[in-house]
Order: sequence, then C-alpha cells, then structure tokens
Amino acid sequence: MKIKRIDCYRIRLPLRIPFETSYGRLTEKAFDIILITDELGNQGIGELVAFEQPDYIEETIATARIIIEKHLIPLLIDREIDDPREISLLFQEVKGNQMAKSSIETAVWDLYAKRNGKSLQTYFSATRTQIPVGVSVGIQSDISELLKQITAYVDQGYQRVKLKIRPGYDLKPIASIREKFPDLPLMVDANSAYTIDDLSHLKKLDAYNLVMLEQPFAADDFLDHAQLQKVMKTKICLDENIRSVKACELAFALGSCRSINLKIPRVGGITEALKIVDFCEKHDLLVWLGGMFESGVGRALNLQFASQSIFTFPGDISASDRYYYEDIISKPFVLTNGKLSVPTGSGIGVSLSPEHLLKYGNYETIYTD
Ligand code: OSB
Ligand code: MG
Repeated sequence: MKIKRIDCYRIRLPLRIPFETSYGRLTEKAFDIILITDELGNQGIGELVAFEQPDYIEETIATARIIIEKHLIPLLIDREIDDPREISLLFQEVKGNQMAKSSIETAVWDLYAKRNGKSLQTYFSATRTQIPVGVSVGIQSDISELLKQITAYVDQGYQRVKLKIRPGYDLKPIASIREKFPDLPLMVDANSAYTIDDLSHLKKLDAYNLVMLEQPFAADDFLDHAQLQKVMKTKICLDENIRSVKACELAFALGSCRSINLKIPRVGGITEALKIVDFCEKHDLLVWLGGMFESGVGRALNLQFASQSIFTFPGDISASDRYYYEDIISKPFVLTNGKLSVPTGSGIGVSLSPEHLLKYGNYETIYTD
C-alpha cells in the first residue's frame, strides 16, 4: 500500500474529575487524532497521547508534532508498505520519541487491518471479547472524598484500583482504603516521587497486601529499584522506565521489578509492544496494559491489544465516562460486569464522531502527495 494523505484533528477534552499525580494536576487532555489514507481511500486512525507538559516522560505533544511532521512522515511516504511491522524498522533512524512513532505506527496497523477487512486482534492471535479492567484514582487531599470516589468505582464494577501516591500521601490513604475494602485488589503508583533514601519507609507498604507498587523511583533508575525489590515482598512494577524490550531485559536481569506496565505509545507502537509481551511470557514477568487518558481511539487500540490471553490482570483501561463527558468516537465505551468489550469492526473497530471532533478540536491536513 501507499500513503497518499495524512490529516490530523487537534483535540482538547475536559476531564470530568481533575487528575492529580505526584507531579501535577490535569484538568483537560490535549491529544491529536491522526488519519492516514492509502491509495484506495482506506483510512487508518492513530492517537498521539503525549501530554502538554514533559512531566510524565520527556516527550510532549508539541515535540511529537515536530518529530511527526519533520522526521517520520518523510520516511513513510513515496514507498510501498507491505506490512505494518516494517514501520518500526523504518523509524529506527529517529531516536527515541516513542509516542510520536506510535501515533503513526498504530494508524498504519489500523489501516492495514481495514484494507484486509479484519479486526486488529486477529493479528495478535487474540480471541477474547470482554476485557477485565481497573481504574486509576488521582490524589485527593480529602480522604473522605477519596473513599467516596473509590466506593463509586467499586460499585460500578471496576476489578482493581490503582491509587496515585507521593511522599506525605501514602500510608494514611492506603490504610483508610484497606480498612473499608480489605480484599479489594489495590495497587499504588508513585510516578517517580521517591528516592532510595525512602527505602525503609516504602517497606512499610508491605503491610497492606498491595498487588504492586508502580514506579517508586526515577524513570532512568534500574539499580535502586532492584535494591528495593530485594527487600520488599510487594511486587514492583515499572512504567516510565520501559521504553523498549531492551529496558525489560535490563530490568529482568537486574531484578528491578516483577511486573511491567505496558503502554503501546511509550514503547513506540505495536511491534515493540508485541516483543515485550513475548519477553514477559518467556520470563514469567507479570505484564498488564497501562493507560494514558486515551480517547476512544487509543482505548479501542488498547482493548484490541489487551484481548491477548496473557492480559489477565485488569488494565488501566476504564470506560469513557470515567474520563470524559463526551468521547470523540460514535459509541463510547461502557463498563459491564467490570469488563469492556473489544470493538468488533475492522481495524481498531471504532468510528469517529465528526460532530464531537469539530466541537472539541480543529482539523488540519499535514501531508498530501
Ligand atoms: O502513571 O500510569 C500512569 C495516566 C497518565 C499518565 C501516567 C499514568 C496515568 C494513569 C491513568 O495512571 C491511566 C489511565 O486510566 O488512562
Ligand atoms: Mg504509572
């Protein structure tokens, strides 16, 4: 196939509840929806999930746009593409910038599946139709407000809760949740807010039967995480560190973690994500699918990917109404018995809502031949 045209919607969706982490507060999610059209008029859709601030990892939506327009699109056009697995090789000369790469790579996968009239999950030999999901809860200064939120999510059926923590906001909220929900699958995510000096403090988390502790230390640290994992009973999970299968190999070799939060955009796309799934399967590392406050487009992709049988642990893939008042796809995702359904159409399986795209964003053509 040949790429003939690339268009983009630049969207801002207000969040229903502001999302606070150890590094900041998000009230609105900005993202780009990228549409790639082939010579037959088929269209693949990808989402650029980077944030506006470089506070989760270094990439931002603005840097990603430059990488896409100046460096990735020129590599993509004027050539015959037979298989989406070629894209990650093609992009290898551009270093880093995984979210930029992923927005294009996943759109090409969607395009390819649509050309062949197949659901994306068929390319992963995946057959599950209902995916168990969890919810990630932001920092709430008021504990009773926190408990109210968690109670509502548990009542809705979410199968696992992840609490954001930071120094000064950890033992107390965790103990309050445990008191009210002794058996709830509960985990915590620090987004790099601690250092090895907090080792003995973090060891106290072992008392709360947490399913895991996500990313306590810096995004480029493997040694301190290994030191902590050695003395903690609770599984450590790496998120920000994991940009490639190489990072998984390193983490595994050093014993830095026993679980991997896999986000397709943070590793540059589907092809690299599949390598990570293989590696985790081979080495008995618990792998599960994380989220980036995606719109329905990224969520559909995540559900297609999470339909592989290895993803039994509930991912950060919540229903549309956990994040947004209105989604930009025609049918928002709803929670049924703690699960979301894998969309059944071809490719990622969802169609866009033209009305909502224009209500919340602007349209621009970024390449035409
Ligand atoms: O650290 O996993 C994280 C959201 C944005 C950026 C980083 C993270 C998160 C979440 C929520 O925890 C995931 C989601 O529900 O999309
Ligand atoms: Mg995380």
